[in-house]
Amino acid sequence: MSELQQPRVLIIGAGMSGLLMGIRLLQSGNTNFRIFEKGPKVGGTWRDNTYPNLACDVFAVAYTFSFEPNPDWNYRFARGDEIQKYFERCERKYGLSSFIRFSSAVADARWEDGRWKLRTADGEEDEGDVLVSAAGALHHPRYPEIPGLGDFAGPCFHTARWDHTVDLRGKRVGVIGTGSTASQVVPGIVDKVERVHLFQRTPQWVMPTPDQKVSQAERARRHRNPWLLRLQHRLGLFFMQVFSRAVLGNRLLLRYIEAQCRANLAAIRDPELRRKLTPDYPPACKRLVISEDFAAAIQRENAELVTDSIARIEPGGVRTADGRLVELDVLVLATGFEPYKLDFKVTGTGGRNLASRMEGSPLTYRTVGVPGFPNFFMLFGPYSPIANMSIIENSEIQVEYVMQCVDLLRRGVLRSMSPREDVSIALKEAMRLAVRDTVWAGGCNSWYLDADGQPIVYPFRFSQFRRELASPVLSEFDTA
Ligand code: N01
Repeated sequence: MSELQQPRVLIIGAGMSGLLMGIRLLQSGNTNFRIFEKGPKVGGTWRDNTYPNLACDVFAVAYTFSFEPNPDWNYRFARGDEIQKYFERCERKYGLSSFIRFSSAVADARWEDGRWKLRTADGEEDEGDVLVSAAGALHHPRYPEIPGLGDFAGPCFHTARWDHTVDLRGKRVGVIGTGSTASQVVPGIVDKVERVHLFQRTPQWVMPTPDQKVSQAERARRHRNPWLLRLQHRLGLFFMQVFSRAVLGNRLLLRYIEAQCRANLAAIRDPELRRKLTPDYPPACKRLVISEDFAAAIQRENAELVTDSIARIEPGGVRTADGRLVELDVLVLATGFEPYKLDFKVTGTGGRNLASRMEGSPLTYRTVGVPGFPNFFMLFGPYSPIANMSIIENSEIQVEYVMQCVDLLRRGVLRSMSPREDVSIALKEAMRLAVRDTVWAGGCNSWYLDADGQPIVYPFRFSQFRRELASPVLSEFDTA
């Protein structure tokens, strides 16, 4: 590659992170890239999830790219459709459309002769110097393994595949699962349906953070004063960083969160319902549910919390272990996702298969790389900072890091860089030790855990994450 030639970058996915990667490449003057998106439009999570009452429980002012603040959010916690529109606007504004291959699912990519060779399911081929997976962490719906699931006579769908052709008015609806999704769905449908039965396997801690509509006057103020919006963005991120100290083990903050959650429970009038909704693990061990309206919704006359375990699904409804048939017209699966699952094959050096690095207990390098996979980067892969914070800020840090690596290639400093296996193993060991002090290791079951039951979440402060990814440390790579 000559000094002035731009490395070709192949990006998988046009969700938030893939768009960001494309925007930053364009801003750096690199037009030598392509984004492969298996869906018909951008947006990822916000395109796929359209269930009633969908919103982001991160402050809207902080849920934007730092360089593209949005003065027009309608609520303190943005609704799903306005977030989707925001990303579509970014696609247009930054001129990304012609770089995206829509409805083009990547089938496989392999490292061969110092380049990435990619093939889509349609048989299209491309070649690049760098491969970036921006395929999303929570992208593949998890369908529960409940006997008889396929026998249900009425409509049955996962929340991430909401069937809008089904009219819920006057229907008896069952919702399986009690995570962040179900806690939004139930208040979102309770007014419409005849009855909603929420099937709970494990109670969740719910923190009631008040939402509110943003007034016309406030939106106008944000338009007039870009500095105000920037300040609010910074404050939103700061709030989340304080919050993230709680999950890392700050007792004072955890006590505050627990007090808020317990006050929410104390407002449940029926003591039996309150008891059933009370978790027996520390708050935020599973992802904390942020909801102002769940408690009120589950106390409605036409709502029922079912805590008997599900024995099987029958054509007419859900049969619980005590023999009761909960008769239903519609069944909604709010059963979460298969985290970090990839539906394309990536082959690194020596025939290494990325899936075998990711399955069980993933081995990654500083959240973005994988040993044995040169010039390959993951955005929001395993061990990325999660919990209740803006993943956009996380992606911006990861993308800036990848941009620096692309620049090393552009300047001819190296042709390839692959994280060293020994370094990756040592870093993983350090994370495993540190994660013991976090709330995620508090004895609950959650999607944060790997096959060994270990949280695969970044266990250090966000400031450390920022430092770690400030610039690539070449001694930690095998380079060529
Ligand atoms: O999924 P989850 P989610 N029988 O995995 C239950 C983000 N998010 O879609 O706890 C019965 O949290 C399972 O039970 P248990 C956020 O990062 C953000 O709700 O395993 N139940 C659990 O109750 C979040 O963490 C926002 O015992 C079964 C539920 O299904 C992530 O997405 C909104 C079962 C799954 O909960 C995922 O949230 C929504 C079975 N066989 C989502 N299998 C906001 O920003 C599973 N369950 C607001």
